[in-house]
Amino acid sequence: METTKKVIQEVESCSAHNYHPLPVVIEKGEGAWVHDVEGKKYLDMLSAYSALNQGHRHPRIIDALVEQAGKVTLTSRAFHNDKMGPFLSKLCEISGFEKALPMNTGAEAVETALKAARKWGYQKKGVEENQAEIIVCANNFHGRTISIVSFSTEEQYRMGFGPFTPGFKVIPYGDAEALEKAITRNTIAFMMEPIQGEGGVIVPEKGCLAKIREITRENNVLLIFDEIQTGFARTGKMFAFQHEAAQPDILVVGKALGGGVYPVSAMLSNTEVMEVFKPGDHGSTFGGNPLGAAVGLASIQVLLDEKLEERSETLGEYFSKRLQELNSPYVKEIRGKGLLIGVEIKAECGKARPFCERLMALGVLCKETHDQTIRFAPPLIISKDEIDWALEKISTVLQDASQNISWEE
Ligand code: PXG
Repeated sequence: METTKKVIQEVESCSAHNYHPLPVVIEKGEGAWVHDVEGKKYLDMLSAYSALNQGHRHPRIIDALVEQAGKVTLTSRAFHNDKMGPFLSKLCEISGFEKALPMNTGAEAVETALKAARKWGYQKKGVEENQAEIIVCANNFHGRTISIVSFSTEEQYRMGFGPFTPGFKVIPYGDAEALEKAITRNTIAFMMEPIQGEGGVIVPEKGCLAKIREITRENNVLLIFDEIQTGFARTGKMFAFQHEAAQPDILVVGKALGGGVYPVSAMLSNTEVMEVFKPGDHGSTFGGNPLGAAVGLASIQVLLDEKLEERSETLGEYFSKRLQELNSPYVKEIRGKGLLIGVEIKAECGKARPFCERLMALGVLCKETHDQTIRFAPPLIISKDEIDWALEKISTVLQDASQNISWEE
């Protein structure tokens, strides 16, 4: 443990303390597995919050990265590059949109969607200047910028960061009736996650997305789905909205679009919305760069060729069923879709973090979300045998949380 301690000490002394990571120092990753600096092996059941749907260092994605790195990496949008077009047309094709605007991180893509929606509201819907309202959901997570935390309902995300951006209204998550009531003539958009990830893997009632689609359409309000965490086969469909055929007006994607290799995000929409952007309205130095575009295209291709949607659906069903069968005395509820699964620990049994720490000692990496919920979101390339291996460890921890578990080979 000497090396681990030294590395953690160094990073603690020189970095901002804006995270509280589990005490494991990873130095290598391949497929669903990572190795730490002590040579111990762990099954990655977090996948960098669904950014690693294709697994660590997928050979085809790495090949695309290396090949492109040998040609040109950055042009800026002052010039064209030969990779952005093929990448964006593939992205449009798999999502059913006409246009895409590439960015880098999730928060940037969300900001892009909010700007597009506002401008559409003024130019196309005819809302009076500076009056546009966007409705969002309680318990949301859309990123960390000032505007995005302005409409967070999580006190810690906001505390100390005001003054906030106005123009947002919050309704309960998954409540179509509340949405209908909250809409005014100034409402230009409604934004939600089809499944709340950071909020604790919260799945809305069946039919909710379709109902919300109907309400927003009837009221000429843009529907924005943030699929940064749920997109790219994570929930058993390429996008979670496809479970209900609720195609939004704007889709925000990120994370697995970069295959866990490079930050790539995008806002997708149709011409009606996207044409509000004119040269100079919006941009990013790295957005659409050829390296990211090559990686993005390869990342999509891997999802398609390896049929990761199907794997996520089948293995997700299997994993959830086996978790249910554990009948753990500590578990309040198991929920999710595909390979995005939340296991909520009963409040009287303490928080989820100690369970994650015990799982880590047994070689399974995962992370709690919202104090009470353990989130399991392995790479979608995981095998059934690997899931069975993890289930053995999970079973040990969820059957007897009191035992003192230390690392085993
Ligand atoms: N929307 C959703 C639904 C997300 O899960 C973002 C937007 C923001 O993406 P970027 O790339 O800007 O982080 C996310 C990110 C964290 C953290 O520490 C973020 C996420 C998950 C876990 C931790 O900020 N999701």
